[in-house]
This record gives sequence, C-alpha cells and structure tokens, in this order.
Amino acid sequence: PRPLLFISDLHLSEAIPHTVAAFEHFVRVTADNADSVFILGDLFEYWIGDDMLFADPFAARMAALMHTLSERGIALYIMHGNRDFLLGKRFMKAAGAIWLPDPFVMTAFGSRIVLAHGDALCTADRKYQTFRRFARSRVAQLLFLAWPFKWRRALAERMRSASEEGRTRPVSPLYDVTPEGVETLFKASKTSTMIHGHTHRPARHQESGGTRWVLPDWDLDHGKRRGGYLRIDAEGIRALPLD
Ligand code: OKV
Ligand code: MN
Repeated sequence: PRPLLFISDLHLSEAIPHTVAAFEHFVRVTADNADSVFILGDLFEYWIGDDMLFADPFAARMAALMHTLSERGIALYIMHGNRDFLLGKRFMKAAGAIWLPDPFVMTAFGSRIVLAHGDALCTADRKYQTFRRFARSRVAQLLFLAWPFKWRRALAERMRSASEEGRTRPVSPLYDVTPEGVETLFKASKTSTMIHGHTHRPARHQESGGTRWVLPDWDLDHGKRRGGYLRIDAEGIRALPLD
C-alpha cells in the first residue's frame, strides 16, 4: 500500500523561490508513489480570496502544480492555516484538492489520527484567539471579501509587516501549544495520535494523552535549509527530511 505524506507551513510566495522549487520537487518527485498528500495549513504566506487565482499568476501556477497530483491518482487534502483560511471552493477546484475541517480525525493503516493546523491549540495567546474567532466569522469574511482586491492586498501587506516585526523577538511560549489545548483535543477526538504544524518547532512529543507529531515549517531561502515531511505507511509514522 502506498504511503500518506503530511506537510504544512510552507508560507509560499514569489519572494522565496528556493522554497517554491522545493515544493515543486516534492509534488513531482517525492509524492509520486504516495496514496495521498495532506497539507495541514499555511501553504501560502497569505490568501485574501480566491480571486487571487486571476489577479496573481503565482497563485494560479501553484494551483496548477497541485492539480497534477489528482491527475496522477494521488489524493490531495488541504486544511486551512492561520494565514490562508480564506482558501475557498474555487481554489480547491483549481488545485484538485479536498478541503479538510480543523480538527479532522482520519484512519490510516488501522489507527485513528487527529489532524489540526495547530493555531487553535495555542490557547495562551488570548489576543490571537480573539482575532481568529472574529476573522473566521461569516460576517467578517463576507465584509472582507466584498472589499476591492487592492484594499484587501493593502491590509494583508500591513498585517504582514506588523507580524514580521514580532518575529525578531525570541520565540515565546505564548506562541506554542498549551498542555490544556493538546489534552482537550486528544479527549474530544478519542485518539492517541495527533499531527499538527504551525509552531515551527518540529518534534515528536510523548504527551499524557498520546503521541504528538509537529510538522516542520519550510524555508530554503534566507540562507536556511528548513523543511521536511511526515510519512505514514504500514511500518508507522516517520519524520523525513527533504530530498
Ligand atoms: C492572515 C496573518 C495576514 C497571523 C481580515 C476578515 C478583517 C479575513 C481577514 C486579512 C489578512 C487573511 C484574511 C493574513 C494572518 C497575517 C499576518 C499575521 C499571525 C478580516 C477576514 F479583520 F478585516 F475583518 N484577513 N489576511 N497573521 O493577509 O492572509 O495570523 S492575510
Ligand atoms: Mn500557522
């Protein structure tokens, strides 16, 4: 049986060509013998509506690249992240993808596994959780999507430069998952294996509720070589580096 592959937090944009090239290699080569590919959020650095497919040739190119997976009989599942939660039906169709709710419980090789992006588990960051609830509400999304494309892009640019300033600070525990968040999800999902991304702290944790795998973020630009994926086959779960 063919393996399942899991990635997240690529934060793709035209500004990081080496990371984009690594994703192209992953789709064309690494995933070629896979049963399915799961993207657990933050595939894109930002997403301000599916009209990006018409306004932004880079977005259209990435959707077309991902569509080659389903054409080769490889299923593609995409979950929203904290940046690309406006990825909608038109994008999923263009990418040949199936949208997954967050959290999502799946069965792989006989075991139940809960998948999440991970931002909802960072329950200590009250300010972010408040923004998250607001921005994901139906009214906020309808209002935002009704704005002209130029206004939406201007707001996205401002929010990104504001969050980039925050990134130079030392990594605070405020931006990690909490034991309460993790325990609550293990209990609610009745699983003892969890896979998530978001925190950029790739690891395998043995928690009281079960095993928690954290996906790596990708960055092959800025002089870095970060990235990798999880692979599930009949032998179990393994963390692998990029080829
Ligand atoms: C997403 C984050 C930029 C973090 C805004 C309603 C509101 C949607 C939105 C605007 C921003 C997504 C959609 C983006 C997340 C950033 C910078 C940091 C930490 C509204 C609905 F508020 F106007 F009503 N947004 N974009 N960040 O540029 O992709 O999560 S985004
Ligand atoms: Mn994230």
